[in-house]
Amino acid sequence: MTSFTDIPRRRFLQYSGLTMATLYGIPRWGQAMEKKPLAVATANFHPDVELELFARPVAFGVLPGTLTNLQKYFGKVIKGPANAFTDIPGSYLGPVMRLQKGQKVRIHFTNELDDPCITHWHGMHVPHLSDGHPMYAIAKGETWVYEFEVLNRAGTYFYHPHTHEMTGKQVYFGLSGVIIVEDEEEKKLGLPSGEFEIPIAIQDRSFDADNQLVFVTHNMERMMGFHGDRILINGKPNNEFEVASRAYRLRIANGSNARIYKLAWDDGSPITVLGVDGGLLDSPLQKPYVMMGPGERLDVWADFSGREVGAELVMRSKPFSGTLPAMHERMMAMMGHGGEAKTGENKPGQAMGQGGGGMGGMMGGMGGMGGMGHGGDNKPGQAMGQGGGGMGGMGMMNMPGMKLPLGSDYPICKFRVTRKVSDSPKLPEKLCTIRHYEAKDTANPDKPIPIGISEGMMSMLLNGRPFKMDDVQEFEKVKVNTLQLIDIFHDHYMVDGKAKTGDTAQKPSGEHAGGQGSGMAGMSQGQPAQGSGMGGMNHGSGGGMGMMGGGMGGMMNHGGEGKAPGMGGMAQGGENKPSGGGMDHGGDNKNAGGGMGMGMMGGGMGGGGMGGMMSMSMAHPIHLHGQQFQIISRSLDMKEGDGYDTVKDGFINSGWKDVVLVMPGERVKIAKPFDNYTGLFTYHCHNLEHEDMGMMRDFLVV
Ligand SMILES: [Cu+2]
Repeated sequence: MTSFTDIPRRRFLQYSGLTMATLYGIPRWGQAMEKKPLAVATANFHPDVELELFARPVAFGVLPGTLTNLQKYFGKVIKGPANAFTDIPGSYLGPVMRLQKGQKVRIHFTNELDDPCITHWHGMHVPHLSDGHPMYAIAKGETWVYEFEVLNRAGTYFYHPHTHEMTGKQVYFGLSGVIIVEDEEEKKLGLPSGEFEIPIAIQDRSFDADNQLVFVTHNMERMMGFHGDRILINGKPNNEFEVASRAYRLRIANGSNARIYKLAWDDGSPITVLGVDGGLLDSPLQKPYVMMGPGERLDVWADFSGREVGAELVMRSKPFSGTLPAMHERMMAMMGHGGEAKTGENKPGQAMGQGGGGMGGMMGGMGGMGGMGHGGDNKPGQAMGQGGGGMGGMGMMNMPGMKLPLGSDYPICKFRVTRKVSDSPKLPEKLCTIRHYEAKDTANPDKPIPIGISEGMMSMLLNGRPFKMDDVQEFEKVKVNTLQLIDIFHDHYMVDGKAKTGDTAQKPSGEHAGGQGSGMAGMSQGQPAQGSGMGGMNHGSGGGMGMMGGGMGGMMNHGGEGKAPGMGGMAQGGENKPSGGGMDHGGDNKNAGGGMGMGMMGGGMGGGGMGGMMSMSMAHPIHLHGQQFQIISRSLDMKEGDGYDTVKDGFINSGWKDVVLVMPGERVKIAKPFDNYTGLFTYHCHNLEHEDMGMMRDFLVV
């Protein structure tokens, strides 16, 4: 194993001529070099398995009728077991890759897309050059050669593009596939295999009337992540499996861009969990439900023994809340309810206002008028405004996710017993042996490496900075062959890197009163509306939001500074004083007739009324490349949402993980080994829209 670790360095030097110092300084492609070198096969690496993988545009029959334009992985085994690749019939997903621990693997990845692309082996512990870092994206026609030894435990992993600012789009349009790693320890257990082992990759997609995929069209879909309105299993619309009356092993992967699932059996029986991201748990675990953020995997024992032919068992996603910003969830909840008033709670030092009926307006064209509100008590130094009215017409009605709201109750897949068999394997009591780490086992128990999550309307950041190719902060440098304590937390005051890392102290939030915010004004996209300006109920008829004026001002801020960039700054109406960067479609609204008119009203009455009441805080599935980690602790810093009780029993903290879903207000400490390989390894939000917005950083392992 150790003799293998310096291979990437040798490969790198041999074709680049760069010194180690330059490598550790991170090569500045595009600045210092005309063209980055391609990784090629090395002579002294003798693969047990050699594969070719292609990313290709393809027209594929997903739904009946017109073919869907997709991008798809195609694979070919050059050397090694034939089952190193297995196609899933009728699926746009790439072939299932099956590897054995200890194998040496070489993969020739060729990009046949018009866009650049690079492939990452999610959850696999591989050298930097073979990890699919975005800096190594290759152009059409180029080939990148990966070489690695399979060091991972048996488990379910997957591969997908990791292209700078394009990961979400490329995954959504079809590029991903499941990796199964097997090892001797697991084989001894005799878990269900062959036809009794079913990979279940869950994805949500949205199709137009012509069977073509619909992707992000609205900024809200970027901020929240894209949510489709249709669940596909293994890239297919048929979500039914015919099973025998015996035990199965389900290898479930959440391959969705942003959708979080709360998996549960519809008959109320518990989910029997065998393993998570990085393989088996010590022993099977019974859970009433399991939360799965994007990128997470779940190994499930599903026993259909004793069920009659014809019996059906449905895996559903059950209701939950608290994973999206409170305001967003309230808007979704109110849609169709016509503006149920929600009164803001006044807290000392915060500028709370009357929510009024405002949000209810989303559905109806009159929304803007709804809920003029009744002003909150004005207190000195606080701008208690009229919430009123304003949310009408955020232009969100065409978002597919609204048709299958996150946290609603819907089926994932169905198992129908079609044959009776007499014997079935028994669930092992003990699965494997895991050494469990504590904080004191790490190299830095008193000085954890921070991963501070900060959210803004158009800036999703980690540790206060957006992703950049050659930007490693001092605390992001990690010594190789150490076990590190890492502290993942929500840091609302790290936007744009202005705040200190690790500072989570909450500032008093009253100061953002004062009416600087200009509200949600003008969030709708599309053409300026003339005249009515009431609603912007869809993308084509924006405008109209000016009515919000200051009423909602500051509400999208992090509950802190009123002058911080919020949603504001788009409406030109009345008294509004746009103060933030706001949405980048602001320009569309400048000439919105109705919007202007209403804006005066809003501005006059608002003045930051709801400021501080809401937060942009949401759940983020944080993924770290390289070795799997263990969750040491989870705690709530502050209760930001009401939903934590609806998700808390669905977390599995006892195994090896590479993604952890961090809820609003939650702090998660993990212990992560950084063994074997030096170089850059990214850590990022696996909400792929967030990742593409820059919610990604690098660790430099030295
Ligand atoms: Cu995120």
